[in-house]
Amino acid sequence: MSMNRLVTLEQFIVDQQSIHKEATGAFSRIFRALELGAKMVNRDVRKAGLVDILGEMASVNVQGEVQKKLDVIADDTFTRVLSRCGEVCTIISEEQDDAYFVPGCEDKEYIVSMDPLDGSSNIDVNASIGTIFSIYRRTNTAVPPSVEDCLQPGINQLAAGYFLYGTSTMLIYTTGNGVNGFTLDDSLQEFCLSHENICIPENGKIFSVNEGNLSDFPPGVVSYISWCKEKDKSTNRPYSARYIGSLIADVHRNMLRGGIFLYPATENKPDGKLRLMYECNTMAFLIEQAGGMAHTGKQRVMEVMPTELHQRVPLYIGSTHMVEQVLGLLETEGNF
Ligand code: P6P
Repeated sequence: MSMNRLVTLEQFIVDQQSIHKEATGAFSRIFRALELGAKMVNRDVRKAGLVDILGEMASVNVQGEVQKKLDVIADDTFTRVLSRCGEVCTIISEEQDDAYFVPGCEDKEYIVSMDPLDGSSNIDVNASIGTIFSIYRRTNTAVPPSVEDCLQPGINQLAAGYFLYGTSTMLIYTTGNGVNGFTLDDSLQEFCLSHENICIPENGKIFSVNEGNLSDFPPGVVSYISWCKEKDKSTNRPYSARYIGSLIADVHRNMLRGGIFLYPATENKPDGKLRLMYECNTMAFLIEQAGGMAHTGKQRVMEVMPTELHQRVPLYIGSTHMVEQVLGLLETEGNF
């Protein structure tokens, strides 16, 4: 990349801040904290195989999942840098049972909801993992911070993004004016603009789903998966099945190439597996800003009114035409 085209995240944030005349810089300070946290976690992820931070901690998180050491390190790292930036009042984390109210920041405006290290089951097998985050504004700073203040629908998000620790380390985020991607230049330790104004194709040939659960899927999903596998050159079928088991990596690929990711409801898990506040809403904001669609099978993801911090929702997300097709089959063939 020639120097005259080099746009660092710092420059991009400053440029964006100048567009929003009312910007106070608080938002930018949160982004700088997230960037620092990601560089620290990236360092730990890249050396995980060398230092004894693989394997499992004795502790388990609210999901009942055994916390991998990198999960805990990532949660500690982001909590520390976000607390220190002095602009965040409340942090919601997949790794913490309750909301964390940052001491001394009770009067601050912002809430950060995050999955510090998603895809943690992929850590020990060196598959892509990532950090997911959303930023909300408090509804009322005149009262003490509360969990109720955090339970806002995804349409209230001010920003959403993820850090992807893959073959390269990337930041993809939106503040409601499109989606931009930055790639970490290791030699400079700078995130540089590499994917400007990402737009997802309205159709695609990739479907991402854990077919191991096929026998538990709603009839509409079973029909869609069968349709994807039929031979029909006129509609580019059979489609390709691509499933990494890491939400960020699967959604990232589909956003760039076109495709659909499905994590359906099942009869014994009618809300699916993925978390609304720090997985589905974040991805929904990004994908909608890129021109795609995100739905629970019953409503637009970002219009779900949260009732608890760690609630789950089914997720159908990606190219608009593909999501609409699944919704049609859920309607005609059956949903849970
Ligand atoms: P399954 C990773 O644990 C995760 O939360 C997402 O990143 C991923 O999309 C999903 O779970 C995979 O779940 O049940 O297919 O292994």
